[in-house]
Amino acid sequence: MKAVIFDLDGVITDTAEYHFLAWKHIAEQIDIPFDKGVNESLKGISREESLESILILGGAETKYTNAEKQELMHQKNQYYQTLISKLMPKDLLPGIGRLLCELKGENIKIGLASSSRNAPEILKRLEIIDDFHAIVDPTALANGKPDPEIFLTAAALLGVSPADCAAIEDAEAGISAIKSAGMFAVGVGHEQSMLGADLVVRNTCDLTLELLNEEWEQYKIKSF
Ligand code: B16
Ligand code: MG
Repeated sequence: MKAVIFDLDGVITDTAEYHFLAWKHIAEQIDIPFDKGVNESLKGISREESLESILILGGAETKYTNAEKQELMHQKNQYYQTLISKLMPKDLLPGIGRLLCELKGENIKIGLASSSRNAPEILKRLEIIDDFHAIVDPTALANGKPDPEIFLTAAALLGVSPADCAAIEDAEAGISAIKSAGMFAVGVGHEQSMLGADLVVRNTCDLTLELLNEEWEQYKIKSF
């Protein structure tokens, strides 16, 4: 294992809750029901695709012009940015600070594959941006998760072959993207929503370098 590539929302910090609150705020304005179940299906999905999904859910996919959709996304992002402006180092999910230290100690490269355009700002607020050797710019990609492009781009920026990378995700679309990229997939969450993952942990505090190394060895043996 020469590199570990992280998803951001739901893996490094719990911004999934903030995305939920911001989309709920917009959905209420346009009279579309929105709950945690719907929010779950938006994890890892771009802002544009998230809005389209919400409009389809409310039977309103043809109701808004492109300019109105841009305005709704702008409002969602402003609400979201107000919420993330309060993030600080204590908002790192449990075990993530320790894992970053362990990876640095072993000279394992660290990458970020987040669909969020707010990712650099969040890493700065958490005071971990300097730990990352590569951060993918999601606006430069042709395809979002579950396409493997974001993970393959992270590996290329790190100068590591995908076969030597592990990647950590909390969303189904993300696990599919990691597997399609030919990487070792680590899921954080419930087994049933992490189908295809090579290793599933319930919480980020279970993510240690020792566990990743052990499971990596097993995975490599099985792959031969
Ligand atoms: P933004 P990840 C994703 O981040 C979120 O899971 C998803 O809910 C969000 O819509 C997407 O980023 C875009 O975020 O609106 O901030 O650009 O999980 O890939 O780190
Ligand atoms: Mg995520």
